[in-house]
Amino acid sequence: MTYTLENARNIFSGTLIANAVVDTTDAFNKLSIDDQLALLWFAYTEMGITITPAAPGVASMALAEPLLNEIKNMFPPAQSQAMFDLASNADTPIGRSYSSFRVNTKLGFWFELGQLMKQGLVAPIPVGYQMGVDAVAVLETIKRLDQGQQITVLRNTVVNMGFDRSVSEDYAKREAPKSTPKSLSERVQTKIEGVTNYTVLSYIDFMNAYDFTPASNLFAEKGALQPPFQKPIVGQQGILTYMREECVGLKMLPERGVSESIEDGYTQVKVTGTVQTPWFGASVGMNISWRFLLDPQGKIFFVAIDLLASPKELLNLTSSMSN
Ligand code: 45D
Repeated sequence: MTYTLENARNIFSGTLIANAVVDTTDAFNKLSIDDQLALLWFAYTEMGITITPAAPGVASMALAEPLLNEIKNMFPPAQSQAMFDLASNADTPIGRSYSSFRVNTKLGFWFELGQLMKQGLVAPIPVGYQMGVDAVAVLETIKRLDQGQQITVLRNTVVNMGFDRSVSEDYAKREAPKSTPKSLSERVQTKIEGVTNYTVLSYIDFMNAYDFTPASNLFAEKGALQPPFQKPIVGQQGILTYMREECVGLKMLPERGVSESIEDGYTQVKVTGTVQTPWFGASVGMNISWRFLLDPQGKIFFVAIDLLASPKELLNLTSSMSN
């Protein structure tokens, strides 16, 4: 068997991912833009999870500052219109600047805007605004999701705003900020119950140390990394850029796994555990799995990171649906 990106994506096919995130996002996208903004505001302020003050540090906020100032200086109706334009993907100068931001800058931008709304410096959602019944239903669904799924829904809506999201998805085409890896004395060696594979253990340790050059070198030249609900990023260069942009401050806490030799010297490894984002720190642990396919040289041919449907999925380490 020759492995391709397509069939690699099917390893450990019995993994149950958090489809509720996709379903909720689809239902959300069908709502009117006014309802979308109101719903997000209620979800964001009522979910009871708070963003850690240190988080905007990962966000390259200098890029968002001019846009925030521009909005701050507008009259309230224009402020509301600017938010409406962002949420409706309108082709405006603000929509174009926003599109050029990385994911963390987009999140930081809305975090600041939310602070300004709370302080009364940017137009809030009108008091007494009544959402339609569909929007109320989507909000109720979001409130019942676990926190990891809730913040993923919020993140996805923010990523989808602005004129053209494809701009910020093109990782291989731009230079990412260099980050400072943790010093050797600060690093810890991760243990994973059931897994001794050196590549997998090194991957986790390099990622937790924000040491992305050696982390990306663990991949085969044309290897791929598939983040939750996204297309795979293919090739070492794109993966390195992606890591520098989106992985600073992530804390990976793998728990257990299984490793199996398969055809032609390949090895498949599934690991489950949690990951914390710098935005919410230790207060939100997302249940995830890593599905690795390693080539005969021990390089990562493919790894998918999936948000799991439920904590129960942390114990599902079988190779397919049938066994
Ligand atoms: O007024 O091994 C609204 C990879 C509008 C890498 C707003 C990974 C209305 C490889 C927008 C609501 C990264 C894939 C205001 C592992 C409004 C790897 C504001 C996995 C004010 C393990 C809203 C990592 C705001 C994972 C401020 C799974 C919303 C990472 C903010 C997941 C939302 C990270 C934020 C997630 C959401 C982070 C900050 C899901 C952050 C979510």
